[in-house]
Amino acid sequence: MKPDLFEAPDYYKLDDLLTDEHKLVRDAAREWVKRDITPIIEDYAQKAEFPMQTINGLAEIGAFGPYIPLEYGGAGLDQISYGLIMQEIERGDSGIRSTASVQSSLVMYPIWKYGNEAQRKKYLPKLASGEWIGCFGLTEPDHGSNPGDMVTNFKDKGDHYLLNGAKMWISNAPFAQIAIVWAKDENNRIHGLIVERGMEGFSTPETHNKWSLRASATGELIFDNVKIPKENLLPNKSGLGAPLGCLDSARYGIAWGAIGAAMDCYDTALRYSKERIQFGKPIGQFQLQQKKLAEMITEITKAQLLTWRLGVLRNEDKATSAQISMAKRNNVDMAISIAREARQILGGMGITGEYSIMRHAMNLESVITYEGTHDIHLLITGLDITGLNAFK
Ligand code: TGC
Ligand code: FAD
Repeated sequence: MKPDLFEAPDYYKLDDLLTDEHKLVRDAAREWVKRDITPIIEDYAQKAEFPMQTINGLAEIGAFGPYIPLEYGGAGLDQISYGLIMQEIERGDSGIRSTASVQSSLVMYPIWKYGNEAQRKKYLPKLASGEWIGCFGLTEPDHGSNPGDMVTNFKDKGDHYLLNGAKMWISNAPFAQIAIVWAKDENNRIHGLIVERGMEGFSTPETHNKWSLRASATGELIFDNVKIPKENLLPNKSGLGAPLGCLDSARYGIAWGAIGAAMDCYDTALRYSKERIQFGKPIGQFQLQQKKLAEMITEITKAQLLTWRLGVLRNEDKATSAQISMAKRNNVDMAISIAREARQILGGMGITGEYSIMRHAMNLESVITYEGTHDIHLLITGLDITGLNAFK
């Protein structure tokens, strides 16, 4: 792969809106990505393997629980710092950002928000340091966009629960030590359970042959009469709103992450357009190529401002789920369009692993589907503005 010459675009001087802490956190993550992700990521994506050696670095840059309080091992940062970390990691690769998103928003967040103090103390410090990796099981083979109809269930057996069912498409599943699993009790109410690797009847087969997110490990979670100790139930929130609350935090991080992928594609294409000579001129001098580049920087700038504002609203605890949906949907769509256009600017070189663009383009095909599809987020906006539910 080519050396990492990344220079972040900042057309509307977003840096002026950031605090010194935001910039310090962002720059540390940016340096780490240049040093520890760029040199290895193409190779891991090609061989479809998660680079386990990145776990310590992710923990060190605060990517595991950026906004979880320091007393539980988190980084104690605000929502904008969290977003900037996700942006920088996804600038490197969406699959690595996936691991950070799942660990922070889908595993640490529910333990912090819905767990009791004993659960927080037992799990959060180990997750923050990367000693343990977690995964999040909501989606099932027959229930993706509609998780409320899940069939995974548990029965109260007196001194323990008995868990049965299966989850599919679970990031980090093949190597996670713990899984936050959403399942129905005998009254059809959804609860979160902490399932630990090694519990009898619990297995995590890997999903192979993905063309997207190849450097992220994906798998199933299978529960065959798994005995779950009663103290592993998250006691402080139940119902579908509990997992959806975690998704709000993860979707917000993805909105920032997608900007990172888009920035990397734009920056690569801009540099290439000034170096590649055809018909005696740099291709960047042709109007058709300038149109592509000008539209890219316009869309990136709009997404940066939208997402920064969303971060401010989240810091003030005022952001709605529908606002988060709008940002996730807009930014991932923006990034996927930019990846496609940037790839064209590179001509044939754009399809090779010499450059990051094709890998970003393929990764974003997962990002536009997981954490709520492009269509589902549009329907969430539609419901929010009309008050009319078009899901069912
Ligand atoms: P609905 O009746 O609308 O709501 C049920 C209850 O949930 C509440 N609620 C929310 N709470 C918090 N945050 C949100 N975003 C919420 N949205 C809804 C709602 O108020 C209600 O509460 P209550 O107290 O009245 O019961 O539910 P529905 O069954 O009609 O479904 C709504 C829909 C379709 C929007 C929702 O189910 C949905 O978002 N579907 C998409 C599924 C999804 O996003 N799955 C993601 C799986 S995890 C993943 O992809 C990880 S990838 C990670 C990585 O690698 O980075
Ligand atoms: P479906 O729900 O079957 O949707 C298929 C199509 O129908 C989509 O285009 C959708 O938009 C459309 N559709 C569905 N309902 C409607 C409707 N009401 N109106 C209009 N159109 C509709 N899940 C987890 O729980 N944990 C994870 O860690 C996780 N990681 C993932 C990693 C990867 C790489 C991928 C690909 C997925 C992951 N997922 C995870 C699952 C992901 O959240 C689901 O794939 C996603 O929610 C969509 O569900 P589905 O694939 O079953 O598609």
